Amino acid sequence: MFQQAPPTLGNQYEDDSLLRSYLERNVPADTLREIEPALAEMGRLAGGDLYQMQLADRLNEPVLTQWDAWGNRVDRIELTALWRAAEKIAAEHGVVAAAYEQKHGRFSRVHQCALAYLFTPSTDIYSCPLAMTDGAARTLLGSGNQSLIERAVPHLTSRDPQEFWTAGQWMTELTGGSDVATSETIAKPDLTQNSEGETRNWRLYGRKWFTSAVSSQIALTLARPEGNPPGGRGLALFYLELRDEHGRLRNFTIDRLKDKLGTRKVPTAELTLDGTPAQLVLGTTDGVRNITPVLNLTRLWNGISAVSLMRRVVALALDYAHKRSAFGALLSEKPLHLDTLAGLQAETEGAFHLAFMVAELTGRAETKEIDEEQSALLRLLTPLMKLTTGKQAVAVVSEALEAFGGAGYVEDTGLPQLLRDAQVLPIWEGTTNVLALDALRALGTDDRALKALNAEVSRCLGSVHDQRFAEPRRVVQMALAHAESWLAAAREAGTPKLEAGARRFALTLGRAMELALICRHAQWLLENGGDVRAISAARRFAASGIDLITLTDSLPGAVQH
Ligand code: UCC
Repeated sequence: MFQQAPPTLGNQYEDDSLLRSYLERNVPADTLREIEPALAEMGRLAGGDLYQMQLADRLNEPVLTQWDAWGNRVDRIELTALWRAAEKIAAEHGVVAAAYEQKHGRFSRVHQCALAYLFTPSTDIYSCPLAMTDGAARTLLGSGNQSLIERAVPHLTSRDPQEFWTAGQWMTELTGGSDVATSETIAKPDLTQNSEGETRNWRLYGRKWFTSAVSSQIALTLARPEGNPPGGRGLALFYLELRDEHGRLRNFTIDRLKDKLGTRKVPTAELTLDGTPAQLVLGTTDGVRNITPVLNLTRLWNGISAVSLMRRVVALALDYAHKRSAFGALLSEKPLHLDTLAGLQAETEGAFHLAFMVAELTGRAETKEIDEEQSALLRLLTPLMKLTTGKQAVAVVSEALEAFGGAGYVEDTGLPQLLRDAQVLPIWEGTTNVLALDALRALGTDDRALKALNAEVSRCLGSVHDQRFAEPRRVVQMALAHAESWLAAAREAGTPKLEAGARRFALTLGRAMELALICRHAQWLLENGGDVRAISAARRFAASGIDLITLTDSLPGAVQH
């Protein structure tokens, strides 16, 4: 009788030639030798025990218990077994800590992102609390607030599961997750706790509407000190600890958990703050600006998570193609099936290189080995990368489900959940449109960031010599020229025109950058005895839509194709 074999995973580090060759090209050999055992161990877990645990935990979700049997309000959240295991593994393997221990200088961030990339897809997005933890640690360290740094950072960056804390980022209110400046939460000085004139403690009053991972020990949040003006400048950035020494929530209630399309393991809650004690992180104003380090790091995590989900479905689909036969042959022998998988691989490679480029630049910024041009590039590439990879993840995961036929649509394969989880990636941490507008903001008035992007692309293409890259090279250059001429004309035409085309402009820049990075890596592989299929990936990616600035965006004077 015919029986189907399920797809299986091997060591997710050892099987990932893209990750391995990328690290070989970018990381000094002695550093790579030092970090490889940890990556191989994470790869083993991600394809083995953790993956099995993930499949076994599929139907479980966090449970909120608001009242105990005796009528006391308790608001306890019980995480699922997978998430409890993931928290321990994340701490022990330094999935946050690796970036802060700085054992490998500016490559510490790449090391940490590689760990996160391997870890994420087997944990049902445990990367969410880790991203916010990372963002909180970086924000506190940059704040100069010594008492909060000493109090929280050692926990946030600990490898000891008993000591490890995660952080939440309570930003979204009923007024919106995007237009954060309209937040309505009020902060009142807590005069009862400080008789010396200086107000170090505050109490927060308001509703937080979408607080991810409310199981954390601390949170960074925004509130408007009483009397402050409206807008983002009138908000202040606050630090709070969720529970007191008895485990009771500090003057807030968890009203309910969100009933979401995906990320069902993430306990995302609605909260009412009623005098929640909090401390200022730095100053009584400029909360939006002061929380941007969290935004930029969680956007990096978002991109790394997007690539990791793409890699996961491609790995499963490839394995399945070698097991499943139909019409007299294995799927891996069917030209059309292989063509489809090659398209998914090309998208994954583009997203991978862009996300890790942002990781590299972030590492440089953290060790202050970054010049002005690279800083401008990092500021622009962060939103471009987040918005481009988020869209790619949804498209790739959706298409990959088809590679399993009906099984891809059946819940107990664990596959449909990947699509639901991927769907959050273009939404949270800034929607595609919000980030496209942020990319315009990142261009600044002097277009230094765009010049930096062009210079980086030129360096990539300058390293590419093989004739087979001629077409990808032409596509990148034409797309960037079109983007620049469109920008000039749209600015001339005024803000509505500029904003209306911002998404297509941003995606064109993001995809052109990805293609240039694919080409550079493929050339290196050619010269280093690597996989020649990377050339096909470059040519395929070049043919799959780089310049997305359509004729409707084209304005008088713009280059037309
Ligand atoms: O919270 C959420 C769910 C948590 C789950 C976390 C999971 C992580 C997952 C990853 C792994 C899978 S979702 C909600 C997240 N919300 C957002 O991401 C906010 C989206 N909205 C924006 O980004 C907007 O652009 C705002 C809020 C920044 C716009 O607000 P304003 O007040 O209109 O902003 P301004 O006035 O333009 O900017 C204020 C200052 C300016 O600097 P100054 O004051 O010097 O003029 C800006 O240049 O902040 C600066 N700024 C930035 N700087 C704004 N954005 C940035 C930036 N990205 N980097 C540096």
